[in-house]
Amino acid sequence: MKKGLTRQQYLDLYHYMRLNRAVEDTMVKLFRQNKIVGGLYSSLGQEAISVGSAYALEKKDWLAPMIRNIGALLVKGVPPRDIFMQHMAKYDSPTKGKDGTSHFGDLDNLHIVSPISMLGDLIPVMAGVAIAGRYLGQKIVAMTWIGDGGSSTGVFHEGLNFAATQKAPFVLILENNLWAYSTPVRRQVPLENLADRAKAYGIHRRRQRRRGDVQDRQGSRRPRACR
Ligand SMILES: Cc1ncc(C[n+]2csc(CCOP(=O)(O)OP(=O)(O)O)c2C)c(N)n1
Ligand SMILES: [Mg+2]
Repeated sequence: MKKGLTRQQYLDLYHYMRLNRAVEDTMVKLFRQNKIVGGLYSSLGQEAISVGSAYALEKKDWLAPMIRNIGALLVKGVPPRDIFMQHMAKYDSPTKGKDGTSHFGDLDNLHIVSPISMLGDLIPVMAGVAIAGRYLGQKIVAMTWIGDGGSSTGVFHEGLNFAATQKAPFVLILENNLWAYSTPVRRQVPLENLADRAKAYGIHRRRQRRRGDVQDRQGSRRPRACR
C-alpha cells in the first residue's frame, strides 16, 4: 500500500464524514420527533474514526459495526435510506421492521455482519470471520470496533486472546470517548492508554488520540436525550 493519500482519497473521506454528520443530524431530528424506535446511539464527533478505518478496507473485506459506526456503513455502501428505515423499524427496512437500531447486515453483497447489543461479542465473531476467510484462501481482513466501556467485558479479552493466538487477519478499533454511559474511563480502566490492552495479547497496537477531540458529554455535540 502506498504511503499517504491522494487528493481524491482526501475528498472521499471528507465526503463520507460530511454524509455521516448529515445522517446523524437527521437522526437526532427524527429522535426528537419520536420516530426512532428504541434508543439512539449518536456518533456525532466520532465520524472520522468510523469513516477513516472503514475506508482503509477493500470491497472484499468484512466489517461489523458497533453502536457508533454509521460512518463505516456509509463507506461500505449502505444507503442512508436503509439506515433511517431501520432506526424507524419500518417494513421496508433491511430487517423488514423486525428489529431497530443498527441491527442489520448484508452478508451477500457488502460483507457486513449484523451487530447485536452485547458489547464485545462481535470480537470473537469477527475473529472467526477473519479465520474463515483465511481458511478459504480469500485474503480478507475483518474489522470491528469497541468502546472504552466495552473493552472491560470478559468477551473482549477472550476474543482478543483468541484472535492473537490464531494470528487472525482481524482489526479492532477501540474508540475511547472517555465515557461508558455515566462512568468515566478513569473509574473503570486502570490504564492511561487503552491501546495497552493489546500488549497483554502480544498484538501490534497503535494509539491515535488528539487532545480535545472528545471532551465529555457536555463538551460533545451529542444531544442529551440520545445515548
Ligand atoms: C455486555 C453489555 N453490557 C451492557 C450493555 C449496555 N450498554 C449499551 S451501550 C453501553 C455503554 C458503552 O460504553 P462504551 O463501550 O464506552 O461505548 P460508547 O457508548 O462510549 O460509545 C452500555 C453499558 C450492553 N449493550 N452490553
Ligand atoms: Mg465510551
